[in-house]
Amino acid sequence: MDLIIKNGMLVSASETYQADIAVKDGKITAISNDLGTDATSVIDAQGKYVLPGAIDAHTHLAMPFGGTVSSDDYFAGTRAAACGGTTTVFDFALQDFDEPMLDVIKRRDKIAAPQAAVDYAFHIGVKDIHGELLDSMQAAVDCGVPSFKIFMVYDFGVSDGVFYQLLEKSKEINTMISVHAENNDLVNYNVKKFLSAGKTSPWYHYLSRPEFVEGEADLRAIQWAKETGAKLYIVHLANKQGVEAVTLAKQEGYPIYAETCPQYLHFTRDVYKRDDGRNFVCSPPMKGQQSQDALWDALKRGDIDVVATDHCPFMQSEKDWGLNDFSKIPNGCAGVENMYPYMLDKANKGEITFNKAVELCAANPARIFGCADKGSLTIGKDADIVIYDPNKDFTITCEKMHSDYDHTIWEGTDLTGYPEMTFSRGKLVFNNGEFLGEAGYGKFIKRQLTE
Ligand code: DUC
Ligand code: ZN
Ligand code: ZN
Repeated sequence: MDLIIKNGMLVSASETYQADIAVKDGKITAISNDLGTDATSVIDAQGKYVLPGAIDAHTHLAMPFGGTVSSDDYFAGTRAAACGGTTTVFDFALQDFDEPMLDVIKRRDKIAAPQAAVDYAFHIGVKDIHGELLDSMQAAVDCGVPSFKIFMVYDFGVSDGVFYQLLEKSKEINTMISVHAENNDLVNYNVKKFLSAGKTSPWYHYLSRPEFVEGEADLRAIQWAKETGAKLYIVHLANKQGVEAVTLAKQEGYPIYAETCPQYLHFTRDVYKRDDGRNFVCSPPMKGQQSQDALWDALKRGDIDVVATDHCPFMQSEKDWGLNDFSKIPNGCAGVENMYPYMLDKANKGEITFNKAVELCAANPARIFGCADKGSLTIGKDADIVIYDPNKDFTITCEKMHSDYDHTIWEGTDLTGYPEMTFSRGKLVFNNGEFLGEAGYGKFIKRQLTE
């Protein structure tokens, strides 16, 4: 055996139990009460939790955006992931105009493969479906990328007609369509209105995209998914109206899924009144307390399926472009290293169960996006394992993080409990604050949807 982790509390989405777990050739090979000590490496996890590595279903690594490129490349982003207990990241490979879908994957994989320190998958961010491009989705599916994202906002967002066509196609060939839902026309109108009135602070970023601007778009997206029968996954859901629409659609039996992010669970729109409010500028923006409460309620009753990060860090100097104009702030915040520790802290404090944290951060993203070898501690699956110390106090500071950035919105956040070790396919990639992985170890994960 390569590794035996002994005496830990194993956590799945439904159970917590004490057992040993054995690993050989990167796979989980046994889970039982006493597996002995015949292994190259034996770790005593008495008093610790043993969890599946998290899957971050939503990151933007080295993404050209907002006049620059997000500051974590595939190495830095996956290094940070490993150090926060995340062993698989999904990145958005943005299509160029005129580019067939398979070419998008090949182009991004050339950059990702030599850099990734943990396993990675792609969603394709669709911009263009003219001519044969729509049909080229099938080639991406055949290559293990059965999920596509559309943006209802930004200059590369798609029209309602294109969105609807993608849903129809998706129903035909069984893919997942993810959507960034906000009303583009309203955002653009509001931004212009505020800037021309000299209202330039980050608070007007929020006021340009308040609750109903997101909620209205959620309702439209869900309506079209219902009409076509296609599966729809709403990314970074942050408003109460959208939560209610998701709940209703689920009750009606539609395959509508929702993701939220730790920043929406933790911060409210009040951050945009802070002196460093520009650092919190992301889209959709953080909302009011009512929306945050609705997100937590939905998460607890199962109407939010996934917690992911929308990890998209920028440097302080870039965030500062918006000191006198909120519209010039590159949109995005970091989170890939913070997601699992944040959700596990909530479990440790009794606000959710550890099983719920595992369900949201590992089991559900694996199931929904078709990662057959990931998401749970099961014999035969990849040995993506986190040992979590529930008694370690940890305060998040930029210096202790492992991204290529110079500030974090999570600065000063106190957590109770923290990942102690992360294994990626059996390899120790993080140990007590230290990154031990290497660029190029991470593998592209070929996926197939099963629902
Ligand atoms: N929102 C962000 O804040 N950043 C990246 C892309 C997005 O939709
Ligand atoms: Zn988005
Ligand atoms: Zn995003």
